Amino acid sequence: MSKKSNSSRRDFISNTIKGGLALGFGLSAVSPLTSCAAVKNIPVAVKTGFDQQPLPYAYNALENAIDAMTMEIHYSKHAAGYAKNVKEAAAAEAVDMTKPLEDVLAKISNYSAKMRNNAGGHYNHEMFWQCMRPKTDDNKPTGKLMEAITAQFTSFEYFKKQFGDAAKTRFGSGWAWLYINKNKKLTIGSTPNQDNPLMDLSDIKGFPVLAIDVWEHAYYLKYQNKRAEYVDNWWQLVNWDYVETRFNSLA
Ligand code: MN3
Repeated sequence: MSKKSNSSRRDFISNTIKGGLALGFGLSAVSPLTSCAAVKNIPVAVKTGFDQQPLPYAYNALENAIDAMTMEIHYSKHAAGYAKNVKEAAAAEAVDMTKPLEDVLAKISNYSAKMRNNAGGHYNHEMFWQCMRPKTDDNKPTGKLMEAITAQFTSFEYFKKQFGDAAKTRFGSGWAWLYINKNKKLTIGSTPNQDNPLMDLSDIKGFPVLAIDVWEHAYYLKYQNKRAEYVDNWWQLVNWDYVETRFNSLA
């Protein structure tokens, strides 16, 4: 994808967030998150549709930490499958696909297991691709996000250790998250399978700002059983601009 379309995408995200900010506060009754018991008055600033969006970089752009074949299979097979299946489930269960996916996630307990697995799978991957970018040296957040991370976790290094531990110790397939909880605090947690913190039945609830996929399909070709190595290398790929955008949308 060209720089132009990357920047268009950023503009789109930025505009979407401005729209979310403009509409979210004071109109929380229409926020999909209000039906999620643990999350109140958090506007959905970054909305996700049912279609798979283009990968914002080439398959080989992340090769310092994730090889091109893993990226290609992960995006064009696994994630494409979730996108296809969530639309099948939505058609079967009379879901209005012009509305954001977040509406479904907030009430996921009302839907089928197929919807839970694929709505989660689609949302999580759409977010995951955006959470990464080609390697950046001395990669770390700035601004209010860095202040909040330091305030909540003592230091950026200690935050990375705790988040990394959540990713490394998630048993079986799942995700680790940095999310904003109901008290508007940054929190680290993990979920099994394709669950996420937006789901009403999730053990952890809130608005996710950073996600790592720890299913074996995300790393096995390059790392085999060494998940910890994948997680440690992944930090150089984190797109802190995107994470900050998500964070600032609720600040
Ligand atoms: Mn995956």
